[in-house]
Amino acid sequence: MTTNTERPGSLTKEQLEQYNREGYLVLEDLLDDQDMEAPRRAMSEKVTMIANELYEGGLVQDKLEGEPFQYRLAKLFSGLTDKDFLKYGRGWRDRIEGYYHLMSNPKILDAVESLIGDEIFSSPVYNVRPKVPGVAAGAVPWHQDKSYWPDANANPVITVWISFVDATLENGCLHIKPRSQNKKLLEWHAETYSGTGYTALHESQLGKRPTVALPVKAGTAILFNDRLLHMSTPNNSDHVRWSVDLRYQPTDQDPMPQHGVGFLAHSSKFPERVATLEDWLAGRPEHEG
Ligand SMILES: O=C(O)CCC(=O)C(=O)O
Repeated sequence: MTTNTERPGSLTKEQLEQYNREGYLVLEDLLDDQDMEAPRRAMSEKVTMIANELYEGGLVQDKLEGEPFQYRLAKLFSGLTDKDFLKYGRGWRDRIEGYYHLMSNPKILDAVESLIGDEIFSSPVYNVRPKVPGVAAGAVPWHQDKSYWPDANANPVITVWISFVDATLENGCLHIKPRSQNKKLLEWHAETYSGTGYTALHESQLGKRPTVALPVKAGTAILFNDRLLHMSTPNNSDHVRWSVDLRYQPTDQDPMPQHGVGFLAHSSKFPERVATLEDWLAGRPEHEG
């Protein structure tokens, strides 16, 4: 990756062209271990809360405290049901400190700024995704993100998807259809036959564009347009495919309050209004993902 050394996340002209033409961009190794430390700690804290609940509820006999990040949640749920897992939501939006540091990471904001300018709102629609082996709703059907925000018709909402372990074909990496962002929205979100609450497009709606699988290393970000067709496959491995999908939009667009509370992540005009950690932690709780 060619980078601007002062603003390590800023996109080059070639990267901007690739994003605009293909509808997505892979930024290999955008985050390093230090960037990932706080969000990983936040994920682990949540897993500890879940382990405590499962233990107190008699569902597990061991909280598996010594298990590595990648394995603990998978092992906790290995003898349990989909329902036990989905009680905690298919994606998480907890207000734990490490997520604020992730969403405010300057490398991510630099990349987003290259696409939408420097007045940046961090959307309430973000998900921490522990894709656990064998759980329904781990695989995500084909969809366009825009189907979830009918209120934001003109919004250029950028999704920043980041893997926190190596995402592979086996553990269910992202798959996309390049250039499909130029299509009109195929369907608005509605509860579907899948029963998972996901928008699920039918094969017949997808057109003839080839599918590209995007296995990536931990710390890699995939930026994509909110009309780009994408999905992910089931996790057939023995570990959790940890990822996050964050969303950013310009501040002059609808902040989608019905999805929860977002925050001002960057502003050149009003830097004093950018949300601090304390502001973010005080936000009202968001709906379950
Ligand atoms: O992480 C996944 O498996 C799917 C992500 C996704 O669909 C999204 O970010 O919109």
